[in-house]
Amino acid sequence: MKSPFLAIALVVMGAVGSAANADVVHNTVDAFDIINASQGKKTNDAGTALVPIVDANRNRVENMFDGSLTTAFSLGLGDTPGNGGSLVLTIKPTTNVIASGSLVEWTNLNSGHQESATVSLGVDGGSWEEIGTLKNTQPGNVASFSNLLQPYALLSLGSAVNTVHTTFVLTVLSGNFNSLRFQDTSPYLLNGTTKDRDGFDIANLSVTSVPEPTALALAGAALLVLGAARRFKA
Ligand SMILES: [Ca+2]
Ligand SMILES: [Ca+2]
Repeated sequence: MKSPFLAIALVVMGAVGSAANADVVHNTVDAFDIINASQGKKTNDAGTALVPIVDANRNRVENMFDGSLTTAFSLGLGDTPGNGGSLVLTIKPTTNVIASGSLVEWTNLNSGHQESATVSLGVDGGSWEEIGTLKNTQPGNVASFSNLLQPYALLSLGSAVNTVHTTFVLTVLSGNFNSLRFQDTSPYLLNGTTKDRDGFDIANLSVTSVPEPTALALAGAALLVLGAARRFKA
């Protein structure tokens, strides 16, 4: 190596190159720095009152990452729509930023369980920006979403898995977010006919992140060092 400047430049550029390729898929519990579940309630078997504890087989966050669509983490219901259970996830490493995500929701066909949840993006578990609401399938309706934060992030419907599972897709267009929050907004009584329910059910969740855009700044630094090396040789 003729120039120490060139050697430094290549090392810096190499680091930037590997960082740029280091997209991370978060689809296990260990792929998140923090998972903070605060479940709401469920209704009793008559569907007329709230019971404090969500069913035991629906309170494991691991259910979202086990590859099975018949296991789920349920957010749980609130005393009024909008204050139900919540789930906060911060990716690891926390210096990465969320680029996209997909969620599979599970509701038995014609169950009458009208469920919904808001989606928010945040930084280190705070500074939340609500980006929209996800709604499940239900009799006379189809799964749907609303977008609140365009053009910073978009929610869309993925290809249908089957009649009881719906895929929602998150695309982050700008902003450095490392946290994601789901908050249940399901009504727990619907026309007086609601049955036992546990709120919005997340059967599968996957998030993809990329290194923070400071990699661009590092690339700029590498070019500056290269420029210095050329001037040194001249
Ligand atoms: Ca599952
Ligand atoms: Ca459901």
